[in-house]
Amino acid sequence: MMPRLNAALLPSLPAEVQRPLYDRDALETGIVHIGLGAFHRAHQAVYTEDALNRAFGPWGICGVSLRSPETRDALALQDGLYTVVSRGADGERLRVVGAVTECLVAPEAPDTVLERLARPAVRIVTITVTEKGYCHEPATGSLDERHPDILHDLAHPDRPRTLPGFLVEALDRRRKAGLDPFTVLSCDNLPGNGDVVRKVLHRFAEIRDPALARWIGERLACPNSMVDRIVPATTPEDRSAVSRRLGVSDAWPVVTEAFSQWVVEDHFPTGRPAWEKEGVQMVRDVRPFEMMKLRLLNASHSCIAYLGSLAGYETVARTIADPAFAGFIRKLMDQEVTPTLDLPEGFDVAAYKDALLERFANPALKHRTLQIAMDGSQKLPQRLLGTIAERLQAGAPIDRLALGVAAWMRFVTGRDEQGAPIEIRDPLAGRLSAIVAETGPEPARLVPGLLEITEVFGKNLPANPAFTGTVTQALERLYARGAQSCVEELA
Ligand code: CS2
Repeated sequence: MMPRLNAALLPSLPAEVQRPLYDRDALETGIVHIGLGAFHRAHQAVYTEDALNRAFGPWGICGVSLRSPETRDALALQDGLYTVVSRGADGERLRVVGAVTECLVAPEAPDTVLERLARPAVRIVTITVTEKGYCHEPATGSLDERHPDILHDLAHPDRPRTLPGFLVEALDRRRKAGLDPFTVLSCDNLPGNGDVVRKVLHRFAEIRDPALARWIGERLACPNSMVDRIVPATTPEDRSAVSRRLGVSDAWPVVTEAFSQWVVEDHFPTGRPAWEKEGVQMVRDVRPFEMMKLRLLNASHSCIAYLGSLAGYETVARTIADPAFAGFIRKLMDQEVTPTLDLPEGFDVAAYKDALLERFANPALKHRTLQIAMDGSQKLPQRLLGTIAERLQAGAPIDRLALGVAAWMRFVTGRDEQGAPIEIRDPLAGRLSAIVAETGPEPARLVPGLLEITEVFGKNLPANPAFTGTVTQALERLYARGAQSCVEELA
């Protein structure tokens, strides 16, 4: 049996595998990361690792999982080490990352998590908890004050479960200890992710204690950031392939593409790693970048997820290899999305879109359509609905965007085109299935039924006949002819 990857084995790894160049034993923790998933480990942790390799500093990462112990269980046996495999046109590259100094599982040890967050040496809290982790209403960005876990955390501040619960309690402890707040850096796919987290934390604090809310309002920095790297869930085959190449067993590698981008607003009052030397774009205003990324990359992804899975495709690469889908996505981007973008200055959007199609086509990434289809209720607003609202205001057509929304509606009926069940993984799954059970699949009833979810659709779109009409017709066509044919028609 192969030995398990660990610190003592680093020197014996194959020469081409990059590894930490700094003294890991001397690494202090300066960052707490909430949401220790594959994305963080392939993205922010890699930039920090590069910064540590170039110039050592107190920027070790304490990773916190808000739910599952899996990552901690695996990394604990590997001294926090894991492999990042990037696969691109020029082959495969492996590196072992050492920046994660400690892993915690919040439900097992909320006290320890709060204690770490309150440590003076911690200066940054990075976050990847996905859209639903903010406990906000997707349509407005405000704290969902009826969220059961938020109610729990307000009642039990010292045993929190949610992101706002942990951060606000930790900030309160820092304030009482006379410390500076940490900088909160959201790395989730939300427009104005820093503004969202600030709003949610501020409101949560306000309900707890107005003085704390005031301190947060005056002192807390929450820079916005745009993150981009495609990181599919790791498969058992990935694990064995990586272990074979390393010659030691890594139970928790991440597989990603060569491309990586991070654009961050440079507002870190208590310091940060020199990320800008590692390719991070430090800017004054992230909005044009994130709007472009959410509306082009993520919107396309969601359309591929719903239409592609309905058409029977298992991965993004397989979907986009179908010329009808490639044509549909290109037209969606060119005709319906690009005119709504306020692009970063001097930006070559045509090249950006070419690159996106190439990235989607990467056959080495098995990015499952069903993975991206998850949590649609939390994703639609920033990926499709905002663009639709602006198009309608301009009197412009929305056929492809509306087909994407209709495909989501078709998907959440919980049956695919062959009548087989689809498991709906979404924080609103219960509500969605109750609506579907009540209205039945008939578009004339299902569309208005789903549009009643105002936290997702807001109030304006459901009242706009141009929107409801186009989506209803698209859904009728999806039922009558299937996703493949609807995509061909608009390719
Ligand atoms: C994807 C994203 O799962 C999804 O919803 O659209 O995770 C996407 O892969 C990343 O945003 C790429 O940067």
